[in-house]
Amino acid sequence: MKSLLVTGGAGFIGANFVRLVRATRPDVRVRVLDKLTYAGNAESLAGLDGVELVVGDIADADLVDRLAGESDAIVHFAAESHNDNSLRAPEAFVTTNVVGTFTLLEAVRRHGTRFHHVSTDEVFGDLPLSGGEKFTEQTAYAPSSPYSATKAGSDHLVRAWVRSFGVPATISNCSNNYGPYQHIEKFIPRQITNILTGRTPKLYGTGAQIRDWIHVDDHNRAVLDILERGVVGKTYNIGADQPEVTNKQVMEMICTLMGDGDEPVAYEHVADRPGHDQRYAMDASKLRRELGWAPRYTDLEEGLRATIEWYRTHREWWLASKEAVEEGYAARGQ
Ligand code: NAD
Ligand code: TDX
Repeated sequence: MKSLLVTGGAGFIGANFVRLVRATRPDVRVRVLDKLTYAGNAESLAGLDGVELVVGDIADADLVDRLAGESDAIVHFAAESHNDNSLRAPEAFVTTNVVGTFTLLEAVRRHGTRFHHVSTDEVFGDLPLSGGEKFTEQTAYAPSSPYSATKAGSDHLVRAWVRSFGVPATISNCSNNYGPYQHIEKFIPRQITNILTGRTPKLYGTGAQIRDWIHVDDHNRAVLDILERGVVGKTYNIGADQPEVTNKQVMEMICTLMGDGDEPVAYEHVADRPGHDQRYAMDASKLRRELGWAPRYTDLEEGLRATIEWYRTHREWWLASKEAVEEGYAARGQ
């Protein structure tokens, strides 16, 4: 693999992926295709040599065709990614997540480019709060929100293009990521930046929901493993298999880590998310068994401490957007 196209490479996971590739695959030429929506930030790629940013839309067939023809492989991160936004304004989710993925698949079909599609555990719906059940690669799709429905749709398109047209594609479904460069609309960075700006952290409902947290670098190492050694046509679940924590417990960890001595920061309960998924849990044993992958971040508190430090020392990266993000949430009672 000499030339790699990364869609959505100015977003949270994509930018961390580009950084990982630069650090570990110095001979690979990296191009990023990113529309720079509100969620994309060219600054997330600052300081990287050998990375070209093409500002454009994955639903632009002519552009995508040219770039696919010039690339050995594509890793597809670009998406509208926030559930709360999809409940308010779902159209962009259909256009980018479904039509955009379709556009990429058609280009890949013409050029035979290796394609890796980055997806989410949310395509499986949710699990009951109690009980040890986990999502496997065989779990039936049952998405809950417009976001997860469009991601499920895009996964089905990839599978159909593999089966019908022999497109050389793989899919990964990963659980909730955390780490540097995550947009401050998301749970963990929202709370950290609330505290850093003197606002009160906001927990939806009772906070009993459970998310299966993974550090973004562990996710991205798995994506690279699948791209380089995965079996074409296959799907791999990615998850860190850590002790389960509720949103309330994560909130309390952040409030303790950022508190003053023994005094944690106080937080408040706000309106719950409509249709809120209760519990996610990934069975990633296939990835561990077949590709020898294992997570390196196995202490959530340590990972949170490092993430807090990153937001504390990168105010210039997030501060300008904070007020508008919070105004949007306030309008919805959150
Ligand atoms: P993000 O919202 O931080 O970044 C998305 C990027 O895509 C942005 O840079 C944005 O500008 C770009 N983009 C959006 N629409 C585009 C378009 N039409 N054309 C070109 N670029 C466009 O998202 P993220 O959290 O980094 O997620 C990346 C991928 O990983 C998504 O496909 C998401 O579904 C998946 N995923 C995310 C998580 C998570 O916890 N964040 C977990 C599992 C899977
Ligand atoms: O302020 C908040 N308070 C709160 O309690 C926010 C923003 C969220 N929450 C809750 C809702 C969820 O149960 O925290 C949990 C995590 O919320 P998000 O960060 O919005 O993530 P989630 O909806 O779980 O989806 C994420 O993981 C799967 C990503 O945004 C998706 O792109 C990915 O597919």
